[in-house]
Amino acid sequence: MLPKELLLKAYRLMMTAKAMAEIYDANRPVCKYVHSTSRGHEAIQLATGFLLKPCDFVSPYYRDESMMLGMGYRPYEMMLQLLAKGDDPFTGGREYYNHPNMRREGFPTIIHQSSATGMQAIPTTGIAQGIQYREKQKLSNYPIPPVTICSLGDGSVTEGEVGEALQFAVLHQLPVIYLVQDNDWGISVSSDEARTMNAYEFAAGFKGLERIQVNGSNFIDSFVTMEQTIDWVRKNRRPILVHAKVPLLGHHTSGVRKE
Ligand SMILES: Cc1ncc(C[n+]2csc(CCOP(=O)(O)OP(=O)(O)O)c2C)c(N)n1
Ligand SMILES: [Mg+2]
Repeated sequence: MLPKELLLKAYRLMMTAKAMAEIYDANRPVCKYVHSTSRGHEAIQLATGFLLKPCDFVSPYYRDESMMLGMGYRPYEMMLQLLAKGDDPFTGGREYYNHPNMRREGFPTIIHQSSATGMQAIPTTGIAQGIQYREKQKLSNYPIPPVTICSLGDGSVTEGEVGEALQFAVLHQLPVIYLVQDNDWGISVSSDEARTMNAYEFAAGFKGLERIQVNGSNFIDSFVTMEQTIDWVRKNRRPILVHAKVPLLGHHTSGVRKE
């Protein structure tokens, strides 16, 4: 059983994410840019955010606001980006909501995130390559072996560059976790319109890629799975794909609201 304090922290931040989504929705004319919320994805994202260490590297995608809360970012900081304010700590108000990049004491490092879906896969795999190089050259000065997490939506996994990244990661056996949050949607395109296989099935085609599935809407399952996965990569220095199944709450397609 996980500690009560951890469960309470997760619950409080889930409610924070829900409140943020509701405030953004209620103030659409004020929220300058497009924003996606983490509703339905909170459990897997919070579990991941809680488990990352300052020596780690992560590429959260635009839907990962709960992962950001889990790492310790405050809603105020995130809203500065939403409202395109100069004090936005990530990009000085020059990017869409939840497009982070950060090098901050006590936090995992985040490289700049693009709006082009799937584009994080190759550079984030490159970070893992850099970590491996430093370890091989005995240049690594991290307190524990760092892991790299590349977070992706299910739709983006159908893109070519994600396949390139996976091929490279297995070829060189890099210390990277591909975390796929599968909500069965890519905006208005449903999973059966976009693919014949999910990310877990796709991963089976890459020799040397470990894979695991988890119910991403169950916090305890998500925490236990991510803890085991991160520990495994810290120790074994190999790539793995986590397929987290999640619902997408409050999704709009063609003007129809799906709950
Ligand atoms: C290369 C590229 N193509 C298309 C888009 C438009 N687009 C933005 S979000 C999105 C859906 C992505 O779906 P998925 O990866 O499943 O993430 P989700 O939002 O469902 O979590 C698309 C197609 C884009 N941003 N970049
Ligand atoms: Mg999706």
